[in-house]
Amino acid sequence: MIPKKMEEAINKQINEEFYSAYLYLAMSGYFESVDLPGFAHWMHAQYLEEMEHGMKFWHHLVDRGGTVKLYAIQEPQREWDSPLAAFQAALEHERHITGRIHALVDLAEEVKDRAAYNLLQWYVDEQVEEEASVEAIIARLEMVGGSGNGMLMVDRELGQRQTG
Ligand code: OFO
Repeated sequence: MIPKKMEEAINKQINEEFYSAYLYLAMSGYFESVDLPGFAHWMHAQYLEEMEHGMKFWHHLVDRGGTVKLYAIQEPQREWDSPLAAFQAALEHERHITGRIHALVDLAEEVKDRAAYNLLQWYVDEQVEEEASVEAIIARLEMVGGSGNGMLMVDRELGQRQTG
């Protein structure tokens, strides 16, 4: 049986993960609207990953006899000033998520929940990867500085992201 405090904190994190999915789906729509299909594809893949993150926590609660609570998902922003601004917002969001995951690790230690602690190690590693991949794209965007050719090149690269 999962400790109540942990159950509640994971329920809140499920909401954070589904909000992340919503945010990246909104970004995907924004990129479609400015004719950058490769960027839109990358963000759509990110949306699918966030749904998986949410579901991984969902299964953990169900497997341990916990009660799943699906809270209302906040409406995400719809537009950004530029592709760079959208990716900067994504990085800021991922840093926030990293903070939430680390707080969950602290809680798992506090309540001595080994199972949650083990599950959370996967998320700790995943956050390192997520922040690094968004940072790399920001660096590319800063390098091309919004030039037409450069943006098309980055769009082509992002369009090659594999899903699943
Ligand atoms: Fe983007 O890692 Fe989950 O939220």
